Amino acid sequence: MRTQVAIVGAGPAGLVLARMLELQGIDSVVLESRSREYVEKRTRAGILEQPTVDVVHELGIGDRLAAEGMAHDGFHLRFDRTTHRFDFHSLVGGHATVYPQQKLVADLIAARVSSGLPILFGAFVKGIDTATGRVTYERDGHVHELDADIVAGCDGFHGVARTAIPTALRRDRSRSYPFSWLGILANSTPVSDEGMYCAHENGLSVHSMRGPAVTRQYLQVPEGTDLADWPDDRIWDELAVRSESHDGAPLDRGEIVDRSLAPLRSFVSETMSHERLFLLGDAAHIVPPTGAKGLNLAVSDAAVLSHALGRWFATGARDALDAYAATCLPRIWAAQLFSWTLTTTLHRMSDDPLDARLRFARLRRWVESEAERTALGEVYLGLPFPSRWSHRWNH
Ligand code: RFL
Ligand code: PHB
Repeated sequence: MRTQVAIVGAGPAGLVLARMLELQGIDSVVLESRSREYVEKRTRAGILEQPTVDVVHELGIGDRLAAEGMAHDGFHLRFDRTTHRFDFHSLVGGHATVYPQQKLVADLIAARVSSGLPILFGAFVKGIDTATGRVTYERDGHVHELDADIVAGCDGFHGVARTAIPTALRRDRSRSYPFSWLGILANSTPVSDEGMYCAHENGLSVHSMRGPAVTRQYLQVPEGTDLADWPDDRIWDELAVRSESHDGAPLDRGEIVDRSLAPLRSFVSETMSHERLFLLGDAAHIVPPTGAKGLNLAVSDAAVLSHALGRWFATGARDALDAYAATCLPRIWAAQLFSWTLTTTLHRMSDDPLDARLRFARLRRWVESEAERTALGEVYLGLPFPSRWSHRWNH
């Protein structure tokens, strides 16, 4: 088999890139190790920036998002039992939209299937030859090869693509945090009409939603936590303690239908390409989930690469391809800084009282200062994408 672009991974990065290439008339094959059902059900991100929403509409797959997405102006912050509303919309314009990642993934897969374009599920990529563009994968117990001009590594943090870059050329910047997020999906009423971060001395709790009667909530827990130690009552009790206030409604408890643990990490592979291989999304970088940037960065990487590929295939000019990492990295680092700032301010970082004083001093500055909130809001609602790539796929 031969194609112009082999796309490894059918998460947001791979599927958005595939759609952008389709609209430019560039061939691609998507290889995904999991089943279609699995990737369409995996509970993950939920907050889309304004530029991400704009891209979804430009790609012609935004009907369900328009009907079901919930536009939010900002978020609530609760500490010292008091709630503060950060209305970023009135400060910087635009909205954040709550729309589950797996719905976006399902919308993109449906569009690809209805265009009759190749997407292979159960295709586990084992090797990438970065010099020739040959991808080796296993499917139904057989080994296959796919030859491509370009390989897009969109296979997430634990994928194989990044490891195809020789270690000596890798420039990885990495930090782990000593805590994880215990996340639940529950049939219960959201505690506020927009997302809410609660900074409590026991640690962070996050109250988000997926609909009027479905909540997505997170608790900061120590690394190495075992889910078996967190029966439903313990989760609800701790969420209630951390979100206690004198000015808000009490927490609604309900049936917990999904639970998971996610470690927190800041990671950037600054070498984002090598020979014919390009890394996108979580394959190239991970942000801690505080601030909800991960999926959005995957979409901006896809926009930059699709523009560069369009130019290369149409004219043979390599300049935009060669500048891929340099074009993406400033926006990636801006999101890293934002996620790190939110992470270190909202979590209990240590037992050291100095840490706590600094965190609460920063929280108070955010509440007191409109300039501080404006700066936060610019990044939360979405910095502009790196280059004037948009509309390219509409011509
Ligand atoms: P994905 O979504 O991990 O997709 C990678 C795909 O590659 C497949 N794969 C392979 N396929 C073939 N061969 C192989 N060898 C393969 N190895 C892997 C996988 O099966 C998978 O389908 O990466 P992508 O596309 O880069 O997308 C990144 C986002 O998924 C991620 O950044 C977000 O989910 C992060 N994130 C959030 N991002 C936001 O923008 N807003 C949020 O509100 C938000 N909340 C979150 C989050 C991530 C979380 N966890 C679970 C880490 C909340 C949490 C708790
Ligand atoms: C979510 O709704 O899943 C969510 C909200 C806020 C975050 C991360 C995830 O910071």
